[in-house]
Amino acid sequence: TCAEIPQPAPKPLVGNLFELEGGQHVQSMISLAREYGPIFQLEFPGRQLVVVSGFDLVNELCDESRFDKKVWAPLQKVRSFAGNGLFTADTVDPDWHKAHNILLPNFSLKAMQGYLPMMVDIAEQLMAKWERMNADDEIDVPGDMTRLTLDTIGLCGFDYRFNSFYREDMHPFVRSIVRALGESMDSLGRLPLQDKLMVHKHKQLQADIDFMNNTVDRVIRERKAAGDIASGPKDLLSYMLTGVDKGSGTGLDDVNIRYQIITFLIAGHETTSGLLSFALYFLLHHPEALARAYEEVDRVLGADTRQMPTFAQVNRLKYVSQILKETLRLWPTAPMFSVYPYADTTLGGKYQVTNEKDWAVLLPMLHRDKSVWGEDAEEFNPDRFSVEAEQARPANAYKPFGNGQRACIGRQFAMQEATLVLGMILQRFQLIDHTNYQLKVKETLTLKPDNFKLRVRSRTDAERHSTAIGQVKPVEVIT
Ligand code: FDE
Repeated sequence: TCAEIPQPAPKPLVGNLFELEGGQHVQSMISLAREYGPIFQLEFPGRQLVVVSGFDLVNELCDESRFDKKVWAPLQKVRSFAGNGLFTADTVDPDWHKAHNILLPNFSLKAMQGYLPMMVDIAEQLMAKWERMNADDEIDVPGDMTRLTLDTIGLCGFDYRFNSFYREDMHPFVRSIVRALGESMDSLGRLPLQDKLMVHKHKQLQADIDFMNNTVDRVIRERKAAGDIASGPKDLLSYMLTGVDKGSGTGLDDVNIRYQIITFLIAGHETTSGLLSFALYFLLHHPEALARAYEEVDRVLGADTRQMPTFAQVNRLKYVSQILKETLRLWPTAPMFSVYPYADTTLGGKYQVTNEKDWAVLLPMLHRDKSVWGEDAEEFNPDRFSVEAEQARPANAYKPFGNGQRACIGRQFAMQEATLVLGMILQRFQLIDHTNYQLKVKETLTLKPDNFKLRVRSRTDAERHSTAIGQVKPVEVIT
């Protein structure tokens, strides 16, 4: 009953390292999954990786009585600067439990209401920039979305304004994050000796880590020096400084708070920015979905752009949020997560599972498993996320926010932010695909559309009227 896991033929010394194209590891694994099927194995110097994407097998890996999140090779790299912050901590680390308990209430649905005005503040900066564009000006979509999401988590998290819309290049802190993440991912594709020789890269990484630590430590010091934290800004930092974990009766120490802040800046901006960028890409290629989104936005938000969207209105943008969910199905911006078994076990009743190997879920292929999503699994169709369709599907078929207790704490935050921003964009603009953009996916720790440019034109009342009564074609219902 012990089956061999399919594997491309390994080469001496390098194993399967060259199966993964530089800067395209996830996309290479997608191709390999199409070739080798729902489970396959790769062998690298010093580690073995099993990539799982069939629903039945992933469903087992999501069983929290048998498996726990693993801080696998890519996350080990990120740990060099995110320390034992939530994302890169082991579940057994007492600091994970402490931070999880202290921070969870700050990401509840109720807490989201408090963040909305700050999200609107930053979203308005994006709208103001786009409204002032000349007809032939070009928007760097992922660039502006990254400005938006970084500034949002900065403001909601730490009452800090990166002011990314007031500068051409990225804030120095972001340059350090991006470089550190890039180097971490690049080093995974190197042979051990090759990596040892990258002296300059290692120095740069250390300099970036020092810079991030110093910047964040200063923010923490200044907040403490300002005195009464309870009467200051109500943001994540204030909760981290004052929160006490009921279980242990203790709070977070300053070094751990530093790692949490760096973690939130990493986790909170790249993923959400990629989500918004992919969503705009899909809308350009799906006029019927775009028309329905315009119809909903006009109905819920109206034409008066001086009225800021309310919490209730954002929650009524159901179709917009279906578009975002369907976007995360086809291009989950955090594309993989890894687990380990508490004890040796088997998967699918036949594959031996031990902790010597890394076991990873490949989300883009889980989300295209035809046994769950149907023959048209590769097609973009937001109707897959109608209430009824969602209820009819097994829970573990859709995992863009990871699994169980280690799932994304920022899920509601990211969805609220993205729904608000996509709603405000559609309320104001026509989207013009002047380059006839063909999707190319760029990989860092996360995924985003590469070199995606757009032009926008302000919508007129005449055009609003015509989308409302004219162009709205019903989307084909696929069974
Ligand atoms: C988390 C997360 C996850 C899991 C991972 C693993 O398992 O490894 C995932 C998948 C995710 N996340 C995803 C996502 C997407 C999006 C859009 C997002 N995400 C967003 C966000 C925002 C924020 C703020 C966040 N996010 C955060 C976070 C954190 C902190 C974490 C960790 C948790 C624990 O505890 O572990 C995560 N996130 Fe996310």
